[in-house]
Formats: sequence, structure tokens, C-alpha cells
Amino acid sequence: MDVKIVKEIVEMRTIDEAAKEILEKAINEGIETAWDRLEAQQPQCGFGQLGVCCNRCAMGPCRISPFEDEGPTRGVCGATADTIVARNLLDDLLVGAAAHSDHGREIVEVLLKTAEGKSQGYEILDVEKLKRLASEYGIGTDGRSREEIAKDLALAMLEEFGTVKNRIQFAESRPPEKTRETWKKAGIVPRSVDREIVEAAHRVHMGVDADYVNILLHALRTSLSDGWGGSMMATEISDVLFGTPKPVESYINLGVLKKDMVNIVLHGHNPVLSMMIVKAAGDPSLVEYARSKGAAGINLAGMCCTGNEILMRQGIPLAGNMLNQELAIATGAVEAMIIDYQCIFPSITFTASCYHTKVISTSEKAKIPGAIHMEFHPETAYDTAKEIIKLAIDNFPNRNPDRVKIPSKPVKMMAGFSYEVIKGALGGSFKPLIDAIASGKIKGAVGIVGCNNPKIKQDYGHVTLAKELIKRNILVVETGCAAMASGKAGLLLPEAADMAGEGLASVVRSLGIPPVLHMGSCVDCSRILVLLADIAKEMGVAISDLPAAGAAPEWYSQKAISIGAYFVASGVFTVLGLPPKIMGSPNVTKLLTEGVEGVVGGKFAVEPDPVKAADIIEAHIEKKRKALGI
Ligand code: BF8
Repeated sequence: MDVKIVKEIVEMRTIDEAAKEILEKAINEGIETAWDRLEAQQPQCGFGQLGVCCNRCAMGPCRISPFEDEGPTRGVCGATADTIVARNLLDDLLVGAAAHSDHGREIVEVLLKTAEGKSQGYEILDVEKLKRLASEYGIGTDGRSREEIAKDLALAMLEEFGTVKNRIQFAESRPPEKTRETWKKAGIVPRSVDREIVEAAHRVHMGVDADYVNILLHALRTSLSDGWGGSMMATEISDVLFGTPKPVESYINLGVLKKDMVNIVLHGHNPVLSMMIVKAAGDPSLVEYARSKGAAGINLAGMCCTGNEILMRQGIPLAGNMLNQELAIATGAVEAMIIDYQCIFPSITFTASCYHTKVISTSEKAKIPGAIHMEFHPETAYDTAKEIIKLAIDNFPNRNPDRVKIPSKPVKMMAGFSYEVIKGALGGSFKPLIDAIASGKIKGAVGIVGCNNPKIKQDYGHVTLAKELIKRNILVVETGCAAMASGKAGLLLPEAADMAGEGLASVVRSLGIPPVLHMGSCVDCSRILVLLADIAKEMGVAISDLPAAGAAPEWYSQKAISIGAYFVASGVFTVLGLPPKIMGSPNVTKLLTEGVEGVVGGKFAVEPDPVKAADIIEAHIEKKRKALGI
């Protein structure tokens, strides 16, 4: 292809400079990526985009015409556009909530096995947090060993997935009373994690819930069981097992791969795998083995949220976010991509087949044709981790140096801003932050979260919105792929204060922190919930009263739908960069963008232009400040 045309294509697809270099290489080598497949799918189904296609029973598939007087207005069962759209949305959301929560359950199970001495290589690292959580659950700690406490805590949490307790502790003890009141009034207090998800799956069956309002209320309840349940347990117990994050410095983009080392990319979500690989990669016998194969050592790089987990706790560099996954392989420098689950393109084995890269799947839940499956179990975790790394090392001599291209400039960043670190930096109380907000130095705070989506130029939505907000003296906290986008753009550095408004800049400079704070992986959006809850409690208000908002400028995932819904259900105004598939029902759209505010205090807006999104968010923050009298 003509060099100029290739450059133009690349410029349209991403703002990540390192990704541009490799995307160019991929195009020249004929390697297909998600951007090509999106193009091949054009035009995408209009009915599907509007959410009015129903494919859940064998009388269908049915579709409702979006145009009045044109085509059927009911499916074979009689479902209207409202019913179909609401059911489809709940279906998406329950899948997202299940993904987060199943991940959470696995971590709690590892805690249980570790407490019982049945796991290999894991330990309880944050004993203080373990004790704090145990007290929250009413579990005694005095005179008891960490294992005894951990066993009781793990069992109490595992019960919250089922139907025995019918209450989720964090959803009881953590939100401000005023926020919980709104849930009680609306009848959406989550009862248990699995119960809400299973009930959601029941409700979307033909002939069950046909009332769109009722369906959407359950969607909010299901999302709360994720945010204040499954995801929060994932975060807290990951901290107990692997340590609560503290500020770390590291590097990001495809330039973190090393020419002379065995490169292993860790891709997926659960730190149970990635943290063990990190541990095993430090084993002197493996480092020696890598040298015996002609490599200078073993280089680990994170991808997607499992990358965030090992960055936050160990400072392991990040190769990039979701749309970087195929490009990492296209560098020609990756010996192994180790995956667990979620956000992993099934195409990566196809990409890998064009190079020497081996894809190693590890979860019995997530096998990919073409991958080598080496199943990971807590009981044998360390041994399996070593075996996987050995396989990567054995692959090093197969690398073809003529096909290797590694971008030269990784970007420095700072991460590790857990709830505890932020509170600690403020001197143990949120009062200084509240004072800064009251004085107007900081106008408010926004959580930018979520994914990449090839429908939006990679990282453009995230980075533009973050820059706009900090310029307007609005503090930004981030997780997931959004945080990585900011990392690549240099926003996760204290020096980025230069891009912030005067007030915000003065506050973050005095604390030595960046104006955009990396709070972790997507399940760590629960850290944002706790932060908001505690600030609201200190101010004696509901979360919905705070000058705060959420945004997901480039979301793609069903998990992001669940996150957006639990933000809204917790009282947070949330702006999406892409419309969810609901526009085929004006009633559902109106309820989610207007009516729901009167019920839970939060609502959705959709704005693809990140500058306009910043305008909307700023106006919302000003409105909330005024209502608070500041
Ligand atoms: O769980 S931000 S693309 S990696 S879904 Fe996935 Fe989205 Fe990235 Fe993290 Ni979250």
C-alpha cells in the first residue's frame, strides 16, 4: 500500500505514537487488526445498534421497526420495542456483572485456599487490611492467626454470592445513609451477587419481565451487586493477598518491550495469575535459563487490567490497553502472551501464527483455538507459572530479528493511587480535599473509566476529556484502559500539573501527585465508589450531592455497562462516549437519561465529542456546587 495512505490510515486509528509505528508495520506486513475487521463489518446492523432486535427465543429472531407506521411494532410474543430494548440491556449488564463478580469470587477462593494452607506461592500480605475487613464483617480478630481470620472472612464473602445471607456487607456498611435510603425506596438494595445475576437472566426469558421500568430497576440492583459486591470483594481481597497499592513509577506503551530479553505479555484481568508469574519470573533459575538461551533476562509487560494489577502493586511496565493487544504481537518481539480472561481478542492466536509468539491460555473458562492451554490452579500455581515462563524462554531462539520492531520511547508514569494512598496523602482525612473544593481551587472530581473501542480513535476520547477537565480545575481519577491512555499521553506524572488549571495545579503540586490519578483496574472502580462514599459521609450528604461525575468515553464492554449503571445507581452523573443499544426505545432512553435521576440521583448522558462532554460535566459540577452553597 502507498506509504502516504498507510500513514493516513494510522493517524485515523490511534493517537498512541508507539501504536502508530507498529500499526504501520502490521499494515505493511498484511496483519489484520480489529480496525480492519470493524471496517469489514460495515454497515453494521441498524436494528442491532438500536437494540430492537430480539434473538432470545426460537419464535424469532424478531425486530421492531424504528419508524412509525413502517413494519411490525411487536415481536412474535408481543414484546414491544420498550420490552426488547430493556431486556437486551439487562442481558448485557448481567454478563458484565457476572464477569466482574466471577473474577471476584476466584480471588476470595484463593484467599480461602491460602488460609487453609492449600495454595502454592500465595500469602496474606496486607494483614492490617485483612483485620479491618474482618471487623467490618463482624469477625473476631483478637488473639487469632491471620489464617483463622482469613478463612472466616473468605467464607462470609462466599456466602454473599449465594442466597443464605441475602445481604452484601459492603453495600450495607459503606455507602452514605442518604444514598442507601434511595436504594431502599426504589427497592434496589442488592441481596446477593449471584442472586441478582441469576434473577436478571430469569427476567429476560420470554414471558417473564415485560415492564421496561421494572426491568431497568433490576438492572440497577444487579449493577449494585457488582460495584458494592463482586468487584469490591475483588479489589479488597486482591489487596489482602498481594498488597494494597502504593505510589509506583513505571513506563508504558509498546516501547517497554526489550530487544535483548525474553518478552512475556500478561493479558487479561485476574491478579491471581499475573502476580504469580511476576513472582516466578524473579526465580534465579529461570533468569539463568533465559541467559542460557542467549537472552539478557526476562521482561514482563502488562496488557489490559491484569497489567494494571501488576503495575499498581509491583511497578511492572504496561505494553498498553485493549487495542494494543494485536500490535504487541505484531512487534515480532513477544515470546509469549499469557492470558486468563476478559477483553482478549480471539484473533490473537491468528496474529501470533504470523510470528513466533506463543499464546498460552490458563483458565478452564477461557480457551482460545490455537492457544497452548496450561491450566492454572491455586494449588500448583507457582510450579505452573514456572513451566509457562520456561516455555516462553524456550521460544526466544525462534524470534526472527528481521521482523522485530520495538518503538523507542516508552512514557514514564506514576500509578498506585489506592483509596488508602489518597486518604493518606491528604493527612488521613478528606477535609483538605473538601476544603479545596469549597474554596474553588478544585471544582470537583471525575472518574474516567472504561475501554478502547475501534469506533473511536484510540485514546483520543480519554485523553482529550482528561486534559479538558484538569484544565478546568477538575481532579480526574481513572481506572482500566482509560488510565493507560492517560499514561501514554504523559498525564500520569506530577509534571502534568502544568496542563492543569491554576487551582488544581497548586493542590497537586503541594502533594507531589499528578492531576490524573491511576486508581487501578476496572474492578477497582470500587475504589472510586468508596472514595465518593467517604467524602459524602464526611460532608453529611448523599453521593449524588457531590460535585462529581463519571465518564466512559471509549467503552465497549458489557462490564462497562455494569460499571456505568452502578455509578448512576450510586448517584453519579455518567457520560458515555458511545451510545448504548437503547435508542430504539425512546421510553428507555428517556428513563436512563432523565427519569432515573429522580429515583437514585444519578443519570446517563451520551456525548461522543470529549470537549462537549467536558462542557456537560463542568455544568453538572457547577450545578452541584451551587446546590451545596459553594
Ligand atoms: O476490565 S477497560 S477493555 S481491560 S473492560 Fe477491558 Fe475495558 Fe480495558 Fe479492563 Ni475494563
